[in-house]
This record gives sequence, structure tokens and C-alpha cells, in this order.
Amino acid sequence: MSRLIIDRRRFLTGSAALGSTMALAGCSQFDFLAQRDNPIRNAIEQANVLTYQAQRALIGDQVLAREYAASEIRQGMKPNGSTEPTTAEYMFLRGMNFEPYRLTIKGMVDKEVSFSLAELRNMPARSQITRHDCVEGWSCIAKWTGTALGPVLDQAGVKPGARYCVYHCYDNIQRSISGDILYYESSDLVDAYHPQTILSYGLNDAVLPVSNGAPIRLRIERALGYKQPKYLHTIELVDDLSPFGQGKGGYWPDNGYDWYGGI
Ligand SMILES: Nc1nc2c(c(=O)[nH]1)N[C@H]1C(S)=C(S)[C@@H](COP(=O)(O)O)O[C@H]1N2
Ligand SMILES: [Mo]
Repeated sequence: MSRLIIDRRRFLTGSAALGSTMALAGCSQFDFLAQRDNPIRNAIEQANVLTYQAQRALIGDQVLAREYAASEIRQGMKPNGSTEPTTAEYMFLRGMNFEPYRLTIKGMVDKEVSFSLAELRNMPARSQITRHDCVEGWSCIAKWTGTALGPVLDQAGVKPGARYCVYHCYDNIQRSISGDILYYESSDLVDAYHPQTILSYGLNDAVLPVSNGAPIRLRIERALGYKQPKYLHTIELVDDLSPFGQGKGGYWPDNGYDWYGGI
């Protein structure tokens, strides 16, 4: 059994090597890869589809990410990307200590629902100590507390045709003369219903700080850092990712990163 696991790892490491080539697309040297019709990019994207399918087939749907002991938390959670959103909506909520905040579940659901922070905190809680891996080359072990996303989605009733969750965030990751670009991400429903996928409001036994995504940030523990949306306000159930952003399923995928981002 253990040999089988090692072989799986080795196989996936091979495919992951292509994924990390993709991650370099953020560097200017590889900027040409970010052009959507670039043939090299298309080839790498095909490899990413293979990685996704291989992970789904080989690892299975519900395998847990490794959890660590409290003694293995050796640092704070390094804030990265947006750390202080400046959209009017977010600054208003922050000024009100997130009292009026609501998380909305909409799209391909039986009924749109929304929850206050107090309601989310009153749902069954789960804590997990996991390692966050950013493609920039750093990792942090941290303790996340929140409520599982699956049962929250069930309260809205996911329609049979839905395939993805789109996670909409408050922060303007990019500001330009043509307006703010807001961070967004997406996952399939396997990751959405994974038992370690939580709507997190606590970090290392304290209230989740603004720099790490207050009031709610999603944890998808078997995915890379950019698949962990902070400042989450709406989850939209859809069957197609192409209408959002530039159509690749997330802010970083729109800029050349692999959509699945599995680890
Ligand atoms: N809304 C939002 N979510 C985000 C980001 C961001 O800029 N905005 N950055 C991503 C990246 S690249 C990483 S590594 C992690 C950083 O999370 P942290 O600040 O809690 O360390 O958040 C991810 N989620
Ligand atoms: Mo990251």
C-alpha cells in the first residue's frame, strides 16, 4: 500500500512540474505564456487538465490533506496578495466590525440564501492545522477554524446541473484606469464538499485578521495558496466558468496559473 502511495506521488510530481512552469507565467520572462492563444500555453493547459483528471482518478475524491500538531505551528500566517482591501463596500463593513456582513449562496440553487457572521459561527465548527503552499515559494502551517462549506451549500439546495462554485471576493486585487479588478476563484463540487473545505473565521485561535481575509476566507486544503479566497462574500453555483473574469475560473488562472492548482 505504501509503495502504491509513493508511486502516486511520483507520478503526480511529474505532472506537477508542468504546473509550476505555468506558475512562472507571472514573471515577465514568461509573459508570452499568458497570452490566451499562445500554443505553448494551450499545451500546458492540456497537461493541467490531465493533472486534474489524474488526481481525481488516482487520489480519489475525499482523501484528506495532512493535518499537523499544534507544536508544528512555528510562525504566524504570512499575509499575501491583498491585505487591506480598499473597495467602499469592504471599508464600510470593516468600519462596522463586519456586523452587516452576509455570505450569499446563489446561482444554480433551489433558493438563494445568505448568512450573517453570527449564523456561520453558530453552525458546527471544525478546526484543522494545515500547511498553506504559495506558488511564490513559501509555506505556513496554521490552524483554521470555520464551518464546513458542504452543509451550507445544502441549505441553498444545489441544482443537479451545477458543476462549479465561483467564489466572489471584496478585494480589488488590481486597480487600473478602467476600474478595479476584483479577486475571484472557483472549484468543482468535489472540492466544495470535501470535509476539510471550510468557511473560515478563525486563525490560530484568534479572530481571522483583515490581512488574512476577514471576515470569511475559504480553505480548500488540497489546493495551492491562490485557491484559498479571502474576503469572500458570494458563492455562485454555475455550470460554466467562461462568463467570469477572463473566463479561466479565477484571478490567477486568468493570469496564467493552472485552474485546478491541486497539491
Ligand atoms: N481575495 C483574495 N484571496 C486571495 C488572495 C488575494 O489577493 N485576494 N491571494 C491568494 C494567494 S496567492 C495566497 S498565497 C493566499 C494568501 O493568504 P494569506 O494572506 O492568508 O497568507 O491567499 C490567496 N487568496
Ligand atoms: Mo500565493
